[in-house]
Amino acid sequence: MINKSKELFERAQQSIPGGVNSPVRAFKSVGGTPIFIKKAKGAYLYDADGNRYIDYIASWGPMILGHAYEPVVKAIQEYAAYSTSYGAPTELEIEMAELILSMVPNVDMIRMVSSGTEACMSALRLARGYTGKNKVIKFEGHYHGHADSFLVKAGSGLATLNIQTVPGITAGVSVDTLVASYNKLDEVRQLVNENKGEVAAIILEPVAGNMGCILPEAGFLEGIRQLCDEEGIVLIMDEVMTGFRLAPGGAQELLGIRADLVTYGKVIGGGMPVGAFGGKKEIMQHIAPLGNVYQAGTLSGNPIAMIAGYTTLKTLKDNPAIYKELEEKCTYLHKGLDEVLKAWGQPYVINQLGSMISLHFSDHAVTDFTSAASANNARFNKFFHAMLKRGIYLPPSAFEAWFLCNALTYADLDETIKAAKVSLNETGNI
Ligand code: HOZ
Repeated sequence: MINKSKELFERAQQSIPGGVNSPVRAFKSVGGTPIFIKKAKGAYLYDADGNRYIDYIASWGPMILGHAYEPVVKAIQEYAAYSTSYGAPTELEIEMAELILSMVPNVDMIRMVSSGTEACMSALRLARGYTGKNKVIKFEGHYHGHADSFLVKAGSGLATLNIQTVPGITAGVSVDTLVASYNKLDEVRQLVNENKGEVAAIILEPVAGNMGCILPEAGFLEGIRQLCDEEGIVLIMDEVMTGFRLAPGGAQELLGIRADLVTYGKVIGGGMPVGAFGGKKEIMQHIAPLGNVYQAGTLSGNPIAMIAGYTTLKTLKDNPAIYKELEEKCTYLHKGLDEVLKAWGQPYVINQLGSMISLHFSDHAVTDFTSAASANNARFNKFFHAMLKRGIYLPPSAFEAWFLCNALTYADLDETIKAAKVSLNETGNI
């Protein structure tokens, strides 16, 4: 029963556009009523009607240790008593910066902001200021937040809602954004050649998570790195999803590729609104007040956000076994889903890396946006609702990765696999 959620959604639509504060949450592509959440603990969400769900969104990534993780809750409570914001520097910000530098070897300096959007927007401005060039290459289906430059052929909510052109973005801005297909190095080379000496940055999600979970093919990231070195282009890796999730040093550590600038969000804030961008000192020293590339924020480095993020990252750094546990759990889920999907008999693709996974109902490999978009997403939508009915909360879009948290137990995973078996039969042959 989701009566209270229905009531709340009706009410929300009177005062909030679409009833939500971020579009994918509205369930627009999967249909039906969004679940309104009342509280969460560990791997479970509880809705306004008192239903319990096993959570595979983890707040879209941040809650890697589980919801209401005791040390994070305690730290927030302690720091809230000292005041929730100063607008002046604190020692905690230095500790946070030092912790990040100790986890990511190619980050010499880091600037905290309040969201992944801000991080990517600021990193691009910095790349432009540093190189004196204007153009940026991004990849179809990759999502770097909602700054104007990135809302061209973007994934996440734009793919979910099939928004091709975003009103309000001037031609002057979009003309500087060049788009290539992920995993197609030749396309990137061609764009660079056609725009010789004009490309400031290439930005990408090293492991794409905004069109399902899509892995880089062998040699792709290495090729991009080489191209950037040859052409004096700043390589920005958007680790908003993968940072501190795939390894202490993120996708860069796991895949052995180093960016010039890297952007963070999600896990770095432990569930509070935090983002960050960092990288080579040579580039970072162009940021104000050291340099003239301006970037600022009243709530940047906010003490409550910093202590939540610091406690989360410190836990991950001090307990690297968490990454192995998460990967084992995700692989167990992957295998279990494989079994029930094989027995079901219709085509599917599961992509997984570490604790990120996704399911596409597709008869071809899903390696880029074109292959993700041509999967049977109507079938995914039906599967989503069948799972939800059984208490399994998946992202309400085939264009999003699922995120596991370490509070998930093997019993939760078994319950999920069992629910998938029944849900697939109910999904039928649409
Ligand atoms: N951009 C997020 C997923 N890639 C969705 C954020 C939200 O709706 O909370």
